[in-house]
Amino acid sequence: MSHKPVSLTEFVLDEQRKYPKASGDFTLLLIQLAAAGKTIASHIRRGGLGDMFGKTGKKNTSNDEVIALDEYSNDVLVETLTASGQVHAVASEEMDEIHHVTKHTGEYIVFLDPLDGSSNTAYSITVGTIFSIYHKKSSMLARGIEQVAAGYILYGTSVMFVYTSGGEVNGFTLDPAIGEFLLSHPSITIPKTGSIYAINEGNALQWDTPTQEFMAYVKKQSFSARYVGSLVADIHRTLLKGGIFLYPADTKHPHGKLRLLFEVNPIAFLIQQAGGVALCGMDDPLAIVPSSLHQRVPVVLGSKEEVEYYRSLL
Ligand code: P6P
Repeated sequence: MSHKPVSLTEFVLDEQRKYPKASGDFTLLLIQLAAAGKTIASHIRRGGLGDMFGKTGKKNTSNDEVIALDEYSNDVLVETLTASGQVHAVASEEMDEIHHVTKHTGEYIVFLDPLDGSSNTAYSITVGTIFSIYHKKSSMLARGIEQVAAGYILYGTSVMFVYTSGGEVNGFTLDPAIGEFLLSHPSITIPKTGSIYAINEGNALQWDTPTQEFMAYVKKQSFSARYVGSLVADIHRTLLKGGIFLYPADTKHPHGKLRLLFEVNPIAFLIQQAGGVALCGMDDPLAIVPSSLHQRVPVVLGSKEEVEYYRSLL
């Protein structure tokens, strides 16, 4: 019986062996994603000792302030993925246009939120990289159901790599001593019900009636409020502990705030593969035909019981 924990590389190679025709391209792509995550993690660790928090004076397509760490994370990811030879195109929340890879092009399209919640890094609060992978035969505005894999790299009290390629969700923790992601959370399943809600209550006066009714319900049930304001942190806790995350549409955010292709589809895929439920209004996010690259959508997701109750109020 081996006492050595399984590394991400060994895990993905084992997965690859289940598909005799697998070329190993996907394995290399995931390993390169993890390598980029390690580089970003080492930079973030320096915190205020570095010069990464400064504003660049630019705004991205979604009108978010761009800090140096956003550009750095985006560049590390795009360069690492392009060098892997496994990528046909890369789209990023930080790039207005799609980056088509011509030299050493590959089989996969990757959507990235390079450093979601990046403004939190100045306060040493958990942030994350979100990725969503399609085969190049998919259009650039394909439905989320066509994703071949999705996941996030969480830069928190530990650095974690959490992903699904369909079927189950597995979590790996970076062992700083050896610089390897090791399997720490095999086959993650979200509890069927929880007692935590995550929503920005600062928007309460703008909520629609179903959201107001749901929030009255959770308060009657004495749920706990936990809202980091950093999507990967809130999602990781919801995935492991259960409960519900909401960024619904409201009068200030008529289409919600989160981006369908870069945030909602990858997270919804993970939540569903872990046995949870994800909603955009009444719809499954993965069934939405995107209208634009940076489209925003309302989203409610988490434990089946809570999300189904929310759906019943719509
Ligand atoms: P609000 C960060 O900017 C982000 O995109 C997600 O990480 C997070 O869930 C959300 O926005 C927080 O938005 O309006 O509550 O600050």
